[in-house]
Amino acid sequence: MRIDIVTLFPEMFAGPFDASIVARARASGAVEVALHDPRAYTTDRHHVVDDYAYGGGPGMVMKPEPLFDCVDAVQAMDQPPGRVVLLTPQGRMLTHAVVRELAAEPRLVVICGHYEGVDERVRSALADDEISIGDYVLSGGEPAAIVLVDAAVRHQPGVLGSQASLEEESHAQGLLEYPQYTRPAEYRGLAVPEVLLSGDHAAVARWRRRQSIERTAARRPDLLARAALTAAERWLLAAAAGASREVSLAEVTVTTPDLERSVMFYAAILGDAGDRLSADRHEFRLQPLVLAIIRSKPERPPAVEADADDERMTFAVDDARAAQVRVRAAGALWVERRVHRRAGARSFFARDPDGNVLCFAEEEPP
Ligand code: 6GU
Repeated sequence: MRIDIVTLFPEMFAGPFDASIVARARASGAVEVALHDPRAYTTDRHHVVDDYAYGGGPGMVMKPEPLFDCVDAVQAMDQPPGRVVLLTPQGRMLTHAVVRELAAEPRLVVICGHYEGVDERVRSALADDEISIGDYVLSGGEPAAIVLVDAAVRHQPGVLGSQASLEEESHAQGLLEYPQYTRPAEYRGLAVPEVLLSGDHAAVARWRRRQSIERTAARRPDLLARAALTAAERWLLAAAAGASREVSLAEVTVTTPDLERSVMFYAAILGDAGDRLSADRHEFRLQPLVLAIIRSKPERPPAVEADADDERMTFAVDDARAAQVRVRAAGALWVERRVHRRAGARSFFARDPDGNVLCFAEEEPP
């Protein structure tokens, strides 16, 4: 891949690009990096690259002409034209996924912003992409360009010793990397975990996976939501956090094409007017549960014919016989004729005006 960097300070790149993996990648031809100074593309006697902001305000703004002319000249140096990336704290965040995307380009032209910013026309008419390396402000885009080149170079074929290192690293699976140890097996009283010395490759893999997940949960819970975890791994994490005991049902919804009819029915049953939250939503707060009645889209088919084995809502009542009278009076479509004794408690079934099956049950005697 070829990376052209447009910078007012090419000298800032001397060290970082001449050591370690980036230097090796350049030497092997896996990546070609070239530096271009927009000051060389100015046409005035003083080679001015910045100017005051229209409308006033502190700080200088990078002028558009040297950047446009520089990028045009750089694009003409080679084929294909590169994707033009403006480095700015206003860009999209450079993440593992964004690095992979940029590293897959045959060519990038990277513009390092400076001063208080660059003329908006550079952003709107010259740059194809805007990238930031974090939520803080650098005095210029150069350190960000060094970061971007380093991260992109690792993805070029042949640059890392093995493809496996790339796949095992932090963030590759959306997780942080597991802890690494090398010899000695004990140092200053600190022992290497037994499993790593066991020679049991499957056990090592399980331990590493678990460490990755636990470490990510502890340090970067924000990453977990998008990490590729199995259902079992998610369940274990939730259980470890005590979540399974803290989760309770918060809301039951009934959808209906006739909101008013449904609200009147439930208001009569519950002896509570409820609250109209919006034109299409009415709520009954049942502590801790909310029963939400929601107007369904007209194109939705009406509630299907159902029997008592269907999903149903169960209401707790003090007296099943008294509740049966109220449910009938509220306008239920159908109410069971007899109150049954099921599992020691008295109960009966009914259907609301949309055909939903409801169960009314006395609390089981203690
Ligand atoms: Cl890409 N440039 C500047 N100037 N500041 C930054 C940045 C870039 N990313 C984070 N802060």
